[in-house]
Amino acid sequence: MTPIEEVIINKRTSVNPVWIMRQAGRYLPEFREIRKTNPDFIKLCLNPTLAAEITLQPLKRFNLDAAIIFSDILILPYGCKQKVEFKKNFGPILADLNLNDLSKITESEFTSKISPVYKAINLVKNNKLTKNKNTIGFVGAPWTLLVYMINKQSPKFNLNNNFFKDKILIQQTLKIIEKFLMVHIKNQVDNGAEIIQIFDSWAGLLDEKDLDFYVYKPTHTLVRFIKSLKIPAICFPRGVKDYKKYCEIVKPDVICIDYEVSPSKIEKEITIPVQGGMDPKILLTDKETLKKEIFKYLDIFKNHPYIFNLGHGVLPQTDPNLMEYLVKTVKNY
Ligand code: 1CP
Repeated sequence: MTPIEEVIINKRTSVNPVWIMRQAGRYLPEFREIRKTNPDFIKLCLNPTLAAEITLQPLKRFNLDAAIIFSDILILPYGCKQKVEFKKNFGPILADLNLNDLSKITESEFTSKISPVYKAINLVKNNKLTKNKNTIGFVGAPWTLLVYMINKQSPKFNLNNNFFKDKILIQQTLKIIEKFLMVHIKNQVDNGAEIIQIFDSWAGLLDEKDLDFYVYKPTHTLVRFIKSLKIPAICFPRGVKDYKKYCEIVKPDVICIDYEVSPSKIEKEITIPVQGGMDPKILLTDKETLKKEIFKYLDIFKNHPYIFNLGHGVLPQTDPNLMEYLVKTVKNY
């Protein structure tokens, strides 16, 4: 069994597995090198050889316990024929959503449009660098995908005032997202993904009263589906206020926490395995500060099944040497 499986399945507390959200990415010079000659981000995600190579880049440098496949949550709208582009220093831009067109997409059209992603998973899973480590597949949560597909850009700028206006559009789109999420998850698992992480990056945008419809219900359905494939589900509902309630309703195998919640409160309230939490900005400081913060998390979760990770993705300004120091510090704890 891998260290991560020891934590998830056997609830072991004496192993300290570690992987990092966005561990393959812009903070690595070797990633930027590939990116220079591949300006179209979606095209890069759909190049199985390069996607597998990028996925494995951090594993070549650091003693990480998992590879997370190099792709994007927005590959799902792309697979549904909604155009997705990434603009430098701005983020994703999506084309207008047409419900009529969206309703006509078939499962096989979707799968064949993004099949290189599955090929990349296969390459990663069968590479010797992932031996005794896990290959993690992922999806965006239904709510977070709905946000991008209807808002057509990152909600960090703003969520359009009339976002919730067209109820029919919202409900039908959500249903279609759920359907293709299941197809996408199944395809990833069939090609070697051993764990699925669900990223709900914008869960924190919702009022408490809307969580049930947009977050709890659809995510619980997905978790049940993942469990039916005999695969563990890790949920990352960034910014939710009540992680305990989230766990009780959604029932993930592992809960990944953001850096705004108190880890000691989580440790007391939640019994399932926990992942993550440390603020990615700590990696922009120095070794002493970093070590103190790593120890803080490892001490708090000393008697709790825990997978070390950050409370959001690693920042592009991060020095890879500090990342190396982080992984070593966790492993030598
Ligand atoms: O070179 C570049 O500029 C590309 C930057 C980049 C990368 C490396 C983007 C654009 N996506 C990715 C890969 C990616 N995205 C991974 C790969 C595996 C890994 O972790 O190493 C994963 C898991 C994601 C997930 C993802 N994409 C999320 C969820 C996690 C999170 O950060 O909250 C989200 C919201 C996206 C959308 C996205 N992709 C990229 C950008 C710039 C954005 C928008 C973020 C925003 O709205 O601000």
